[in-house]
Amino acid sequence: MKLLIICTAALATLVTRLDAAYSKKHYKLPHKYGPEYKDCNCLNGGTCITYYLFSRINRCLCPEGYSGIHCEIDTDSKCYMENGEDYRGTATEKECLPWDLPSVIRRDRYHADLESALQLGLGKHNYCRNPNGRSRPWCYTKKRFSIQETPCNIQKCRAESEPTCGQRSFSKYFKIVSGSQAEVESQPWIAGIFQNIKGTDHFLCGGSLIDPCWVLTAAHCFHAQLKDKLAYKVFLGKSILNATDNKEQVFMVDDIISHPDFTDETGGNENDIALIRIKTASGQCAVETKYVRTVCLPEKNLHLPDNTQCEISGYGKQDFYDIFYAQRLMSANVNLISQRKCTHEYYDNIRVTDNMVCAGDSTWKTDACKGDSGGPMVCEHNGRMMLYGIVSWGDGCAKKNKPGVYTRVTRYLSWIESNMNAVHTKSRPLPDRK
Ligand code: 4AZ
Repeated sequence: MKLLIICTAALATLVTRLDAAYSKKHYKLPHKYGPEYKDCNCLNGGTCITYYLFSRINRCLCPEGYSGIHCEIDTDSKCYMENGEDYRGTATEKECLPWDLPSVIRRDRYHADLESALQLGLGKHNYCRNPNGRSRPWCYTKKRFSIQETPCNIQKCRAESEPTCGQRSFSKYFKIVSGSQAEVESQPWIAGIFQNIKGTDHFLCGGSLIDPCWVLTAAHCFHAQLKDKLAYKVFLGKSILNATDNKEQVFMVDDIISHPDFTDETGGNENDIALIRIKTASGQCAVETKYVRTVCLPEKNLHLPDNTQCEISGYGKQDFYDIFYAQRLMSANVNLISQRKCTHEYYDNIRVTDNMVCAGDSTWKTDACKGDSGGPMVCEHNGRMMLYGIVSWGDGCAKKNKPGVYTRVTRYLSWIESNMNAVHTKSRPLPDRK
């Protein structure tokens, strides 16, 4: 008896497989599906097949990740959205009663025999569902002599508000030292910091927008200067240094927080990092556009391998001895350099610390230079641009064996976060410009 059942089952499976293979290869329905063919209401891309040899029973052949008579069960679903009305996963609780239990069918409002059962996700199972608009999926459980709705412990999916940081609107720049002119939409996080001296605005440093209200830059930009915040202006979305256009957003400086341990005693710049809080005259922060966007901060333990190609950008000088700054935003590729090599071979064993990262190019032609300070060195990671370094210092510009040295951002994530949170409550995501 058992053998016969196994044989029948095996044959049925074989027929099913053959049928499925046939219907996959030949997109026209085979003859046997002709007049008797019934739609079996397969959901989620399931295929309707018929056990023709036996009883002409229709059945859904489900794609991977789905099961159930109509492929209505999403076996990969691990959480529910909103109130879980659309949840069709397999989460359940130990005490959940099947929706097709005769006592449930007899006594309760929601069960597998309803005409709308498929629509409501109810069937021959005890998975958590929300057929009646409760706040989360639930199931029937037995309590003494009654059956009651019991909320399930299943997790709510995290809101899918994909961060917009680190995404450029323009894929590549067309043509710092030996870089190319860049359109600001390829570096939409770049900030230009200006200082007003005797009534005239002078370009001071670069920076990076890490939050609608915050620009990250280098501490040495402010060190020697009077930190009179009224003297500064920050521009976002700026392609040309000394011209304004309608892509730009301009801000006053609300606060400057330099790292308390910034020092250049070793000859390098240790802890060369500063936060600037920006706001418009009417008290607003940056608004996301094609030309203005935040850059992502890396994760704490992101350690990109030597030779990783990254990008620097800024309005800085094209040569150390140039009088004028580049009139346009420039951008260039540099490669990360081994910490050991940079510290011991290229510099003097003490100036380059673990709080710094070096980058250059193999021909020593590309480098950040005066005025690029505070600006971003971004590296792609998981499809987004991360702020890996802040232009800090170097021995001259594009000099052989003297790479550019950058503040290693991953070393300052807690400092950044605590300072952004300490002064003001965390700002909201960059709102879209209408
Ligand atoms: C500066 O003076 C400066 N080559 C910035 C970067 C580098 C050198 C100098 C790196 O702002």
